[in-house]
Amino acid sequence: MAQAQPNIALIKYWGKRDAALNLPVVGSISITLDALWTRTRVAFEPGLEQDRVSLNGRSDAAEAKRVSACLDLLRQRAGVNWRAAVDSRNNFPTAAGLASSASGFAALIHAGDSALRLNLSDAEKSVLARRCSGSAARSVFGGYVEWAHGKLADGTDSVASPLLEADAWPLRVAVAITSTAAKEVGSSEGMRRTAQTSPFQSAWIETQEADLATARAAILARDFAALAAISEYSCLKMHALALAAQPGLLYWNGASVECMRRVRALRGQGVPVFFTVDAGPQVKAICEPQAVEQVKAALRDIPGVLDVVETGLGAGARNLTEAEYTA
Ligand code: 2P0
Repeated sequence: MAQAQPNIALIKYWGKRDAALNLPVVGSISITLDALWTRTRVAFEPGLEQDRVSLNGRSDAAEAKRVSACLDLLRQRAGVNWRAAVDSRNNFPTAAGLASSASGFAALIHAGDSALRLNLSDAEKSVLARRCSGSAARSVFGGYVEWAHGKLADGTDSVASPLLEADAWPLRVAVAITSTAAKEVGSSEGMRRTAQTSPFQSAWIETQEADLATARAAILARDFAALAAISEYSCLKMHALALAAQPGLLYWNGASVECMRRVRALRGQGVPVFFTVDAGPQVKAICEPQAVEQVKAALRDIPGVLDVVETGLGAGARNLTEAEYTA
């Protein structure tokens, strides 16, 4: 049994150099959250004919197929062909731009590693989690995390590693939920379409290393203004890239745009806050702890904001006891 939390990229991952191995065209930097989680139990049962997968109490054929493919990586490492019973649940809406695949596959690899007694290192877990969903590579670790794009064709160097512990710079995150519907175009398809049709793809790749260096330095120096500037820049650049695909990928709704405007207005008034938005309509406002109540109130005030969820930064994937799992 394991738990992992979603992460939010501040310097975005968008685009694959190898779709089968989930190798990214760019590195990325993220923060791992604490209040949102996936909890997963994996039990390999030699008598089972096929994997049995329950996600949030339901079975979904497409998701079960992805879970089985991920379990295959673990079975390969262990040299077994046992099928498994998998039970997994999230305490937040699935598939709405809150990175449920990141926490989901990080938790699955962690729980599967324990169940098969593979004793993989965190780096090895990160490589396997990446193959199941790119951003899952980052949720193996807590706090501030960088995922390297790597150079090797087999992807063994495309692995995440921690930059700074969560406690060393405990920023807060207010997530404005503006829709609970599943997104229209998933990230994998969105990335494929972007790479094939967006005229900005090469500029995106060429400018990423500089953004990563700026963000890394801002994090290590705990320089909020510098991190705010580079994070909003990376977010808007990713969306500009995707908007220029054919047909364009428009992940925002009206409330998403109003949230971004409100965050910028607050920062203009001296409130330490910045936004980021992923492949969905939710807006994540990252702020210094003393500003979080004001930020939440401002976001709640916006028409179309259904809820505002607050979280801090948290730890990486870890094992759970039976009591923790059922709590
Ligand atoms: C990120 N996103 O860096 C970027 C920014 C969304 C926008 O990683 O195809 O679920 O499994 O590798 O990791 C979401 O994409 O995609 C994502 P796959 P994933 O967080």
